[in-house]
Amino acid sequence: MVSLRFPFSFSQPPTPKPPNASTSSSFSTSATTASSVAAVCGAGIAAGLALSQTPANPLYGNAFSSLLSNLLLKTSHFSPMWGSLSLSCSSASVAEPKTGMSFPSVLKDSQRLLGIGLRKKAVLGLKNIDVYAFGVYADDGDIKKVLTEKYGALSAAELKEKKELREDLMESDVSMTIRLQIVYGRLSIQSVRSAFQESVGNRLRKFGGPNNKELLERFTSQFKDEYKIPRGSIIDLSRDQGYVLRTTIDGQEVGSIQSKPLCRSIIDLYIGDEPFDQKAKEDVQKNLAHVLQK
Ligand code: DAO
Ligand code: DAO
Repeated sequence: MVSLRFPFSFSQPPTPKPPNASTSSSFSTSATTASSVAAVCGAGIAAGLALSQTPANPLYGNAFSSLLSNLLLKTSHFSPMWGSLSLSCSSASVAEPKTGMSFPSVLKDSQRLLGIGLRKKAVLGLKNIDVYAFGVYADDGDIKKVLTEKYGALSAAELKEKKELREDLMESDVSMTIRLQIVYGRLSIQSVRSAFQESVGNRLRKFGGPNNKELLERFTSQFKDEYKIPRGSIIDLSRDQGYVLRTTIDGQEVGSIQSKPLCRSIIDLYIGDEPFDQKAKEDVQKNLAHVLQK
């Protein structure tokens, strides 16, 4: 039996307290901070759950407890800040609450999910569309190897406030993956190109030095006009050892570019100073602190 430690803390937008929620259940309060959890066990039994605590779902605590027993999950510790579950399952995933897009808690055996969020885009200055959900992953062993010396002695509370910690992660050679799951099904490759000329292009002007135009061109030219990215497509942007940015679409490699500023620019979109989703960035910081505390 595989026992997977699954510590995470994913923020939820504040939601009204359900009218008939149990006031005495500390578990239900704790579960609220743990975001949506979907766990899938083997032996042909699959169960998924993406719960959110809304007035329409007042039995959050009960439903969650019963899911845990049904799936033979053992709750070892559940604090308001950290949900730490020992799962008797071989895999687990976390769903982005608004879109339901699900992200495995571990990628490539050792990359841990640190935060999930949503990339939105205003169209014609009016409507905000949900373009994709994303998950930020980083290699556990690399984090410890690269960041423990500088940060290992700090408390979790101190680490959560340290902007430098994220800066160092972005600058470092820690293996990371940003997984995008497309929500908006009508993306044309032209609109994708012009969007990332703006987002990635802005960062490259900051981090890319004199070669920023050429780097953007190399990145953009990987994405051919004939590529299709319907709803549900999975795009992985990985920073591999040696600052290699590798892109795969639904598991197929589309290109690799060795460039530290390009890696930095891509990661900056998600955990830099002006991230697409502020909560995701905060979750990454909290969970990074947790990895360093272990
Ligand atoms: O089709 O007019 C439209 C809306 C397009 C929004 C494009 C946003 C693209 C963001 C980058 C997506 C990368 C996968
Ligand atoms: O959201 O603005 C953004 C930046 C996204 C950067 C990654 C884009 C990868 C797009 C692949 C499209 C393939 C057709």
